[in-house]
Amino acid sequence: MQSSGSKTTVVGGALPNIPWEDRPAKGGGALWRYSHNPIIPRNAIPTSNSIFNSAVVPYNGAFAGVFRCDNQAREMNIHGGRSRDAIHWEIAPEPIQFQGPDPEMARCVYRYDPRVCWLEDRYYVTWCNGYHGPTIGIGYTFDFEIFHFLENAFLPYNRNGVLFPRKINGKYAMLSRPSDTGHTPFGDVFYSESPDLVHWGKHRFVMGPKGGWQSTKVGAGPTPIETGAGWLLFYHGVLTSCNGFVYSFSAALLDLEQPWKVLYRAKPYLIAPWEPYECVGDVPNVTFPGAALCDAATGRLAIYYGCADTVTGLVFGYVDEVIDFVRSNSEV
Ligand code: BMA
Repeated sequence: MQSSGSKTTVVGGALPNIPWEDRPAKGGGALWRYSHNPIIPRNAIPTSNSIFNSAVVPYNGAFAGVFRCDNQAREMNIHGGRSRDAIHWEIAPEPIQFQGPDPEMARCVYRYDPRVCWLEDRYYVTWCNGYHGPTIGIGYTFDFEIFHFLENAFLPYNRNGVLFPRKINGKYAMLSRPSDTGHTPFGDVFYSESPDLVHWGKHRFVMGPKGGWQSTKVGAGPTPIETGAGWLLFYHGVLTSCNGFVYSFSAALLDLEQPWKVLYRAKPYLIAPWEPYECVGDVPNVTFPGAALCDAATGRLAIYYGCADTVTGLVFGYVDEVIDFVRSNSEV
C-alpha cells in the first residue's frame, strides 16, 4: 500500500491501532521511548525471572506475540502472548509446545530471542535453538495456539535468524549471524535463501562490524520492512567496553532484490542504553530490538526491544524520518 502520510512507499497494511505516543517536546531523536517503559515487567508471569528480546505482530484486529521468558531456574524458553493494545500483554504461563513429525527436532535444550514474520498464509517463528549449541529454529502457527516446528535452518552455531516477509526472486530468504558456542566476540550478518524453508543455501555476506557502537558484532533485529527506498533493517551492534558488551541499535537500507547489498547504513546508533532499565538488570547495557509494527498509512513505527536482558521496552518513530536519518548519516 502507498502510504499517504509518508513520502516513502511502505509495503504493508494499514495498522490504525498501532500503539503510539507523539515525540516528546525534548529529547526525542529519530526514535523516542514510550514514556511508560518498560511495558513488560520481568515478573509478568509467575515463573519468570525476565521477559525480553521478544516479537509481536498484528493478529485478528488485535496483537499476538512470542516472548522470551527466562524462568526462575534460569532456563530460556519462548511463550505465546496476546494483547488488545500491543502495550498490555497476557503471556501464557507455559512455554510453547511445538508439534512436528521428527522427535529429534523436539530435542532442543533451550529457545530464545524469537522473531515472528507473517509470510504468505501463516506466522513463522524463528529463534535461537539449542541443538548441540545455538542454531536457528523455525516453526509456524496460524493461531498462536498450536505451533509446528520445521527443521533447523543451519548447522550450529548461529543466532539472530530473521526471515524476510516475502519470497525474493522466487525463494524464501533469511538473515542470520554465524557465531560460536558462547558470548561470541565476532559476528557478521549473512543472507541465505531456500526453495522450501528447509534447505538453505546461496549464502551471501551482508555486513560486518564497523566502528564505535557496532565494532564487535552486528545482528539483524525485527523482520525487515519493505519500502520504496529498500528493505529497512533495524539491527543491533555491540561495543566491547572495559565493563563488557554494550548493545545498541540502528538501521540500514538493503537492496530490494539483492538484499545482501547494503545501500545505506547509519554510522550513529538510534537507541543505546541510556535509561536506568536499559543500564541495570541481569545483563547491564543492552538494548536489543526484536520486532517492529508499522502502519503503512502513516509510516508510524513501534519497535519492541529487550532492555538489560530483563524487561521489554517500546520506542516510536516514523519510517520517513528513520530513512532520512540512515541516508544522511550513512557509512556503508
Ligand atoms: C546475546 C544474546 C541476547 C542477549 C545478549 C546480551 O548473545 O544472548 O539474547 O540479549 O547477548 O546478553
